[in-house]
Amino acid sequence: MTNSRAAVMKRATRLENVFFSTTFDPFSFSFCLILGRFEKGRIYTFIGEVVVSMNPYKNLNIYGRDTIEQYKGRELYERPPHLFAIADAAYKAMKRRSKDTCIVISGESGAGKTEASKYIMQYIAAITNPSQRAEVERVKNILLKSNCVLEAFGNAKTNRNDNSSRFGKYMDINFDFKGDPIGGHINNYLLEKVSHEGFSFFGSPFLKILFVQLLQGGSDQMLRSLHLQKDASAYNYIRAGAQLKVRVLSCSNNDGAEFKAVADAMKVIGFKQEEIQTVYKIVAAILHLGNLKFSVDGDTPLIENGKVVSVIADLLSTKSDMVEKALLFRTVATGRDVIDKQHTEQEATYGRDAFAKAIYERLFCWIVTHINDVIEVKNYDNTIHGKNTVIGVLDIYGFEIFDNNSFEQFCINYCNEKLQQLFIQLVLKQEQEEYQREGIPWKHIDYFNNQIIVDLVEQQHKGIIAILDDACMNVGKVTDEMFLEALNNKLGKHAHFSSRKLCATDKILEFDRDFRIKHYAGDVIYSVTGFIDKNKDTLFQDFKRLMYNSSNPVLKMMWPEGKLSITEVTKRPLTAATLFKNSMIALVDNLASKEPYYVRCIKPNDKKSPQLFDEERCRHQVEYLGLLENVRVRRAGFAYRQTYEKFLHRYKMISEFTWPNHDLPSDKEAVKKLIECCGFQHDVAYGKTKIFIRTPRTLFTLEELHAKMLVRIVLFLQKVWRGT
Ligand code: AD9
Ligand code: MG
Repeated sequence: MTNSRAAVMKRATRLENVFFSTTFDPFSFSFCLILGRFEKGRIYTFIGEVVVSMNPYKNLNIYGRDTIEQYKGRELYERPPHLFAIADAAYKAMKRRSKDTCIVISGESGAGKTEASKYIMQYIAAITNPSQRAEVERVKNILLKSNCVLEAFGNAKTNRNDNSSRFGKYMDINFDFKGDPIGGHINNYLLEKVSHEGFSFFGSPFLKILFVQLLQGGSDQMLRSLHLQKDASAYNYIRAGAQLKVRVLSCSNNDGAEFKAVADAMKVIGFKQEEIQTVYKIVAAILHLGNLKFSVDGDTPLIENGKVVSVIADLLSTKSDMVEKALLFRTVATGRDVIDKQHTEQEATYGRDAFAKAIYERLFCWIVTHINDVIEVKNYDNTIHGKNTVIGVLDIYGFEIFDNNSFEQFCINYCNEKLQQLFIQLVLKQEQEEYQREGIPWKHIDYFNNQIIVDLVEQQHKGIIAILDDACMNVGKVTDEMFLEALNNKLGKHAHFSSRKLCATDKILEFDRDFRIKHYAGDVIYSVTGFIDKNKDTLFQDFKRLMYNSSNPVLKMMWPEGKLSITEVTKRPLTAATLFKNSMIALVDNLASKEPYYVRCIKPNDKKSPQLFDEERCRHQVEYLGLLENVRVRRAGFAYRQTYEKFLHRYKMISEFTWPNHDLPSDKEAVKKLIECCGFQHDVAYGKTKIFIRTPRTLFTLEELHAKMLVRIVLFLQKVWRGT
C-alpha cells in the first residue's frame, strides 16, 4: 500500500467511526470535521459530492501542475477532498456520459467563490486539449482572460471583500466530442452600480477596481488624452474610496502591471484598438461627469464648470451644446407638442448620476457581449450527433448583510434564496428520490424548505417585487414610504416579513423606513430609501439620443434605442426587479436541467485574516448552507452508487467468478457474487439498476484490491512477454 493510499484509508476509517456511530450529531460532526481539517491547513472537505471550502486567506501551494496530475481522471473519493476533484467529476460525467453538468459555487461575500471558479476553470483548461489544437487553445485563452477583464470592470472593494464581485456570472463552457473546449457563453446578472453604503456613486468604501487602475496605471500620455490627472481625490465619484488601497486582482500584483494586464487581456479577447480606446474614454467621461456642478440663476439651471462639459463632449464624440442641453433640459411630449422642460438643480444632478450609471452599465454589458461573440461555438461540425456538451460554472454574489442594506442587497439575497431552493431540490430531494426509484428502503429526512421566502419575494401579484412594481406604475409622485405602506398592508401577517410600523417595540428596526426579511441565512433589515428610483431605473430619453448621435461608432452601437424620438417611446420598460426576477428564474431552470456539483464556501472570519477562526460565524454558515441536512441524508444514505455494468467493468478482476467474464444470469448477480467474495455484503444495498455502497472504506478497499490485481496482471504479462 502506498503512503498516500494508507493515509486515505486511515482517514476514511476515522471518519466512519464518527459518522456511523450511534451517538452521531450532524452538527458537531460537520463542524468539527471542517474545523479540524482547516486547522491542519486542509481547506477542503467532502460531504457526499459537495465540497466544502474554507477561505484560507493566504496563498497555498495546492493548485499547481503536480496537484492537477493527481486529480486528473481519478474517482471522487480516491484523492483527498479538493476543488479539482469536483471539477474532474463534473468533467468526467460530461465526457463519459455526454451529460451537461454544472458547478454551483455558493457562500457569502468574501467566502472564496470567485477564486474557486477561477481554479476550476484553470483545472479544466489544464486537462483538456492534449493535442494542442490551435482553435481550442484560443478559446481556452479567452475564457481564462475574460475573468481578468470582467473583474476589473465589475468588481469593487467593499468592507467584506477587497475584490467583491458586484455582478453575477454564469459561464457555460462548450465541449466537442473529444472533450475539448470549443466555445462558451457568459451571462451576467444585475451589475451593482451604486454604493451599498449610500455614499455618492462609486464612493467609498465601494470602489470599482478599474477606475483606480486607470488613474494609477495609465501612462501620462494616456491620462493627458483623457484629460485625467493621477490623483483620484480630484474626482467626486471615487474621492472617498480613493484613500483606500485597492488590493490587487489576481492577474498580477501591482497597480501599473494590473492595468496593463487588463489591457493585454482585452487585446487577447480581440478588442480592436479603437474599441479599447473607447472603453477608456467612457470610463474617463464618467469620472468627469461626477465633477459637474449645477446651480440656478433665477429659474434657469446652469452648469458652473462649462469646461468639464466640453471635455465630456470630446470623450463621447458629441457636441458640448448637446451635452449641456441633455443635462439641463428634458424633452417632453404633451399631446402633439414637444417641449423642452427645464430641470431643477436637483433633477439635473439626478439625471447626471443616472447617465453616468447607465453608460457604465452599458459598457459592462457591451464587454460581455463582445466576449460572447468571440467564444460563440461557430464550428457546427463538432456539434453534430448531439455531442456538444456543456459545463456551467456559476459564481454569483453571496448573501449580504451590511449596516445599510438597499435594493441591491434585496436582489442579491433573493438570488441566494433561489439558489438555496435549487440545492434543496437537487441535493436533498433528488438524492432521496433516487433511493425510492431504485427500491432501496428509506426513511425520509426533513429539511427547512425556503420556498416560502422565495414566494414572499417573487410571487405574482402578492410578492414584494409585484408590490414594488405596482408602486412604480402609479402615475404621479410615489414615494418610498408609500411603497413601505403597501408592503405593510399586504404582507403584515407573513411569517418572514416585518416592519417598524408593525412591531414598534422591536428595537432592531431603528428607522421607520425599514422592513425586515427573515432569510434562510439570517434576518436582514432593508432600508426602503431608493427602492422606487432603483427599480424604475429611469434614464431620460435625451441621454439615449445623445449617445446614439455620437460620431463614435462603438458608442452609437451601445445605444440603439436612442434612435427613437420622444413621441415614439411608448412602451414602459420592465422594471429592474422584474428583469432580475426573470433572469433568476431562467438561471435556475437552466441549472436544474444539468447535473449539479456543489462547492459551498465558508468564510472563517470577518477580518480577512489567515489565522482567525470565528466559531460563531462558521457555525452559522454551516447551519444555513444546509450542510447539516446534507450530512444527515448522506449518513443515512450511501457514499457511492454505480450501475452494475460500470461497477463490474472496474472491479471484475478482483474475483475469479467475474474475471475475465462471468457466466451468471445478469450483471447484478455477478456484482452480488463479487461483493460476497470480498465479504462486503453487509455494507451494500442492491437497487434495480445500481449497487449502493454505504461507507467509503469499502470503496477504498475495493480500490486497493483493484490496484493490487492490476500490479499482478502487469507482472504476469511482463513474465509472459519475456518468456520466463
Ligand atoms: V463576493 O460574494 O464576490 O464579495 P467571493 O467571490 O466569495 O466574494 P473571493 O473569491 O473574491 O470571494 O475571495 C475573497 C478573497 O479571499 C480573495 O481575494 C483572496 O484573497 C481570498 N481567497 C479566497 N479563496 C482563496 C484560496 N483558495 N486561496 C487563497 C483565497 N486565498
Ligand atoms: Mg466574487
